[in-house]
Amino acid sequence: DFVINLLKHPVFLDDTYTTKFIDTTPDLFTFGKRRDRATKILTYLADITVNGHPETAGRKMPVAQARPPIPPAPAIESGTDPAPGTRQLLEEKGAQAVADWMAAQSRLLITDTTMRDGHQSLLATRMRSIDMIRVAPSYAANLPQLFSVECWGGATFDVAYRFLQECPWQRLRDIRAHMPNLMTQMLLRASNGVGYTNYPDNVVQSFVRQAAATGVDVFRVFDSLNWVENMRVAMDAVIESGKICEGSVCYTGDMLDPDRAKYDLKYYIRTAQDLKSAGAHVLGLKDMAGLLKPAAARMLIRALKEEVGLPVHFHTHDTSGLAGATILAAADAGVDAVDVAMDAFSGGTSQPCLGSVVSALSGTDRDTGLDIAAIRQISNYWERVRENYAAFEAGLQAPASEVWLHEMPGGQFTNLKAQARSMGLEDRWHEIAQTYADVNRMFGDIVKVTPSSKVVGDMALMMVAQHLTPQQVMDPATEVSFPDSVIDMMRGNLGQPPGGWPEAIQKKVLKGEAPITDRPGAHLPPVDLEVTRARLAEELDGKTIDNEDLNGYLMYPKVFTDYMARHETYGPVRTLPTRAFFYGMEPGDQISVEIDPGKTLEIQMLTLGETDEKGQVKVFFELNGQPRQVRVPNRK
Ligand code: BTN
Ligand code: 3PY
Ligand code: ZN
Repeated sequence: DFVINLLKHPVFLDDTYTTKFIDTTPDLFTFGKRRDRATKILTYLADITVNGHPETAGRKMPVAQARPPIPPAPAIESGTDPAPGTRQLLEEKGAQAVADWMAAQSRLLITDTTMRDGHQSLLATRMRSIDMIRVAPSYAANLPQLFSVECWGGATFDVAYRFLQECPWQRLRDIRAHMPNLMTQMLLRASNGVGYTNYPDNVVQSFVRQAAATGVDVFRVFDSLNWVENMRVAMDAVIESGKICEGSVCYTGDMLDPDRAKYDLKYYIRTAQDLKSAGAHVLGLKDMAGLLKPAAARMLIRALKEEVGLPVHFHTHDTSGLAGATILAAADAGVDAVDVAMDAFSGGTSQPCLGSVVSALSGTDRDTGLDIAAIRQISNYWERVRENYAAFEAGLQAPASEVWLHEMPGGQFTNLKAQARSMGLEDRWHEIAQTYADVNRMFGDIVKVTPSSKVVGDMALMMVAQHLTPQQVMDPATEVSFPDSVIDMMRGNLGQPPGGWPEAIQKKVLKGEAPITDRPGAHLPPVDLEVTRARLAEELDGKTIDNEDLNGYLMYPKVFTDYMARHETYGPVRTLPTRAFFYGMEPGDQISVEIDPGKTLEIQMLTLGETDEKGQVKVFFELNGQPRQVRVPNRK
């Protein structure tokens, strides 16, 4: 009973459990085995060592000699504060002052995306918090001139819970604490939050409030159909929180192609003006697939600056290999800030190369003011970090002009490829790319970005798997079983594209059901947050549900409760070095694991026993110099 009492004790569940807790809670001292956090972590290490990690099994291994990444030393006296940066400006003068300051700079402002879009686009979003937090002080001390560090939102939120067994809020809190002079930035899918579907307004508001409180400074808000109407709830919530609202227009099509007149210069100007009227402090130009060409960028940025008047922050992807040229053209045309990724996490489906953009502009009137030596040192760290994620490398081997055929977002590319592989369609990748383009035309030529891009991807995979042509899909006489996500989108549940949905396909998908044409959020009743909190607490045996947990649950109920159940068994595994987290340990290996500030476990693996008649393996460790053994099932 001791174990049960202990495991269910709120203090224990809270992870505020310490040895002091045992001292002050004598009611627990009936006899039994103590499963403290150290034991949980040893259990995890034993399990992974014996059974492998489900996410890396059968995938490419890191190079054997991969050494632990060492972050560069902060170039400031220890114990002193890093130079003040944009964060201080925001805290002292507010969001509008930051926007005004941006517009007044002649230097090109730089956002580093390594901790969000960089790994989302290259490593299927699998980068763990510890690899970010360890280098954050080096960013703060050595690159205080950065505009912001994009480190949260997009796909990182659910991947943290789902695959990395860690809390995304804690990641944000820790990065924020270690980088006190730099603004953090997140990607928010407006009414879709950090999910794939429209949430009730009060859920979106609650999420934004919490993100601001935990540590987001700049919110890049976009809608997957560029429908400004559907962005207001999220934008208003950001503005109310006092943080920076970067209202973003997604770039699609080809502005200079008269055959794609739906998305011409006028369209972008109009949408940007709507975003300004909706209260955006900064205009985001979000080229999620990397389609904007240099000549178009020159024209578009100039027009946005002149006709809208907000500072412009440009985001792109280097899938084509030409995004660096587009950034330089944008810089020439007066763009205020751009997104780039640290060299080791740049190129391909990720952002263009930070160090190269900085070098190219050095000595010009757009000189970024960043220290190129500091950039290289930090990039060397990232290079080492990346080695440990070899299992998740799925990217482009070379630049691909094919991006202008399929228009797939950089963040979707590796994912869709993985999905295709799991369906046995990997050999038909180029056919999938063509079909993705066909589906876009069938849907009326839409913006493709999470979640609309996922819908197009689902449809394309279904068509390729079932050998369906666009003609067959459109033919009223051919029975087609559409993916649920397609039905949902045609119902209007992701909102409205410019000009509405094409009638023929919508009719066929909905089989006579009437779609909505107003805001999906207008049809969703508010969630009772306190009732939800109480129910969740009950489901989790009385655990105290704080606002972060509640907002995680509201976004992803099952993902969150599954995470909590695993946390119960394995403890704070977020603190393990990445190599050990994904591959376990070998006899003789030694690691240090800081489970709380100042509380470090020294773990050495000694040996693995034989599998016994119950299918269990004993694994022998030394924990802080004391022998410990744990038993785990051999599932192999
Ligand atoms: C997941 O991919 O399911 C989340 C990561 C943690 C899962 C742990 S790893 C050890 C044990 N073995 C499994 O197959 N799942 C859990
Ligand atoms: C996301 O929504 O995660 C994106 O990166 C969109 O580009
Ligand atoms: Zn992106």
